[in-house]
Amino acid sequence: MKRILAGILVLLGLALAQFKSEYKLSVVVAPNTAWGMGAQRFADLVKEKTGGRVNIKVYFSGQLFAGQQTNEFQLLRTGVADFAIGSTINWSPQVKELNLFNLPFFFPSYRELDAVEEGQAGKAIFQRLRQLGVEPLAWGENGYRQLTNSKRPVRTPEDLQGLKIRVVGAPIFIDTFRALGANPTSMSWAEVLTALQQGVIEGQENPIVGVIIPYKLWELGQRYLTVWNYVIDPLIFAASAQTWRTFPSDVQKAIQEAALEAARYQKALARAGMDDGTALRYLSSQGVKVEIADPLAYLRSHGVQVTVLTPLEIGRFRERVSGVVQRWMGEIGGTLIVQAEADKKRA
Ligand code: X2X
Repeated sequence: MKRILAGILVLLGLALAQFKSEYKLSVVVAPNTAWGMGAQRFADLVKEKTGGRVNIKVYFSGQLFAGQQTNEFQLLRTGVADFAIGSTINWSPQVKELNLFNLPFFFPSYRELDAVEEGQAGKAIFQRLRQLGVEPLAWGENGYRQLTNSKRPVRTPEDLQGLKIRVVGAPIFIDTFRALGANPTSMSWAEVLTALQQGVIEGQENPIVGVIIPYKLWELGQRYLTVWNYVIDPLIFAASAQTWRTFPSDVQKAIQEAALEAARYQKALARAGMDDGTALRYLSSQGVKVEIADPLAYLRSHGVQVTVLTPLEIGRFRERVSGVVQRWMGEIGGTLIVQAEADKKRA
C-alpha cells in the first residue's frame, strides 16, 4: 500500500513539474556559423530527447544581452538566459580562470587543448562555474583566433606596429596587443562590422571557419590574414543553475546528452579543414556535407592574402608577450596552471 502511494506521488510530481513554454538560449553570433549551427542542433536535440517538454529558443547575434557580450555570464547566473553557449573569452571578465584560454601561445595544437578540457584543469573550471551558479554541460569551440587587417601582410611584430586592432572586451587582449606594439581597442562583436566598413578599425582577430568566412570579412576590406594560432577560443554549453534545478533528473540527463552530442558536431564544424582531417571524417560519417573543405584555399580564391607563420616567426611574437603571460598566469592562479601544464603533457 505504501509503495503504491509513493508511486502515485512520484507520478503526480512528474505531471506537475512545471515547464516554461520557452527556454531562452544566448549566442553571440549568427545562425550560419559553426557556433550558431551547434546551438540550433542543441535546441533540436533537447526537444527530441525530452519528448517536447523542453523547448529552447536560440537568441542569435546577442539579442538577449543587447550590447555588451561580456554581460552574458551575468544573464546566465541570474536566469535571464536559461542557457547559453558562451565563449570563454566573453565570460573571462567574471570567471578569471577562463583566462587560461586567453594566454597567448599556450595551446600549440588541438591535442593539448582537448587534453586540458578533458583533464584536471577542465574539470576544475567546470567546478568553478558550478560554484558561480552556472551548470556546464559540454565544451564546444569557436576556434583558433587569427589576425586580419586591411593594411598590409603581418609576418613580424614590426608589421603590426600602430595598427588599429579591435579586440574583445576582456582586459588580457588589450595587454597582449599593446605588448605586440599594435593600437588595440575593445568593442562588442555587434559593432565590429560597421567599424570595419567605416575604417574606424583596421584589423581584428577571430577564427577562420568560425567567424571570418561566415561573416565574409574580406568584403569589409580585411584582405590580409595572418595564421598564427595565438589564442584558442573554446565555447561552453551551459545552463543557468536556477533553471537547471527546476528539471527532474531524467530531463537533466536528456539535456546533458543533447549537449554532448551537439558539442561534438559543433566542434567538428569549427575544425573542418583546419585539423588533420579528423573533423571532416567525423562529419562525413554523420552524413553532414561541408561546403568549404579547404578554408585557406577558399579565402585565397576570394582575394585574401594569407600569411602562415612558421614556428620561428611565431617565436618572435611569443617573446614580446612573455611579460603578459607571466602576469596573467598570476591572475589565473598557480594551481590551475600546474594542472593545465600536466594535462598538456599527457596529450
Ligand atoms: O567577439 C568576438 O570576436 C567573438 C564573436 O569571437 C566572440 O564572441 C568572442
